Amino acid sequence: MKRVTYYIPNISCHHCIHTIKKEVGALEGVRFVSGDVKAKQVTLEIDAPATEEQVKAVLAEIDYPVAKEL
Ligand SMILES: [Cu+2]
Repeated sequence: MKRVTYYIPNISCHHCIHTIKKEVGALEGVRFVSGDVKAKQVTLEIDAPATEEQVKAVLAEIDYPVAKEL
């Protein structure tokens, strides 16, 4: 299990967090998604078969590209 935090500048409100939770949380292996609107950050726990590359690809697809890993 890997815990990662991403800085995602496009996060502007709670709906953004909700969308991210719904889309990324649907991936098999993503155990936990938590967001912080003010900090524009999302913390995830990723397990196989999900990969960081896959999570980042989904985030980019839904218009929340990762700007930085924290
Ligand atoms: Cu929003």
